[in-house]
Amino acid sequence: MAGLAHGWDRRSVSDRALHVLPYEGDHDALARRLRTRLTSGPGFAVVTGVPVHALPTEQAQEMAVAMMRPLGRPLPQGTGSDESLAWLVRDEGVSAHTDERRFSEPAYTSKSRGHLHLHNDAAVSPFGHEPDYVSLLVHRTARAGGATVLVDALTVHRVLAHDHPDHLALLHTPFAFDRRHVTPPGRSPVVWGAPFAHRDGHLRARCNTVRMRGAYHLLDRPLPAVRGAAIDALDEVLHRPELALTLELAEGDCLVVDDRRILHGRTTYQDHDDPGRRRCLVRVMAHAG
Ligand SMILES: O=C(O)CCC(=O)C(=O)O
Ligand SMILES: [Fe+2]
Repeated sequence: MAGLAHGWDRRSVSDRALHVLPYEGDHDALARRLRTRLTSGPGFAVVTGVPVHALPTEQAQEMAVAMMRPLGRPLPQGTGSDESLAWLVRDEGVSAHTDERRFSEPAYTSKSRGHLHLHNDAAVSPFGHEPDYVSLLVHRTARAGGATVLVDALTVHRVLAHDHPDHLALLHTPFAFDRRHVTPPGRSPVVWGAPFAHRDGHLRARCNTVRMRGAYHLLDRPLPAVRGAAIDALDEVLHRPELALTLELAEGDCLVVDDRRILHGRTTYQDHDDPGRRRCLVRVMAHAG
């Protein structure tokens, strides 16, 4: 497993034994096993069998926070009456795309049922935080679709260094990110950061190419051509099929990622007619403790 700490692709990580951990009620012990996967393994893990199926959503939220606490300090998400340590990822009728099929920047994309492009949550400093760890606990699955797609930014970085060294040099300098959907009160909707940075001996990724392009609408100036080409190169590598691991998470699975390193996305889904059965994930963000 140690080899995976230096970057994985679909083939090297596909053996489930490398990332699956059975749930145990001792959350301190679970956190120790998770930490090994996060820091000296593939950078993510799927905890299976979390006993949330029969629970009401509020108790699933409490469970999600309780599981993360021994790993790090949970961070508040949302603003005002929306604020919670346990954010509900479910279709609340928000469409990330307008009728003209244009991306709708202020919408909470996690509250839609559309495709979610690859990103890490810290890229946009949601609600003013840069989470180290993010967990997604599956309370209920969709009728169809809604698969999770993971890509290792360490591998993306290595491929860019080989195939696009000039673009990669630029990707180590600050870019603007549109964070209209998660702007903390009184702060700017544009946040700046380098897509790749070395910090404390580790590579830290900030990746959300849709929000990087979108920022230039807010800045009211065109995206410089060389910067646009660097984003294109990043997109091209991100979408290489041999890099992506697709997971069909089941009810009671909890995906935990090192958000500094692992990028996630989601396929479109179709939901159940019965509102009580609809897809619902609980997202917790934490600072490493
Ligand atoms: O719905 C999903 O599977 C992922 C949602 C997501 O990326 C998020 O809420 O940050
Ligand atoms: Fe996300």
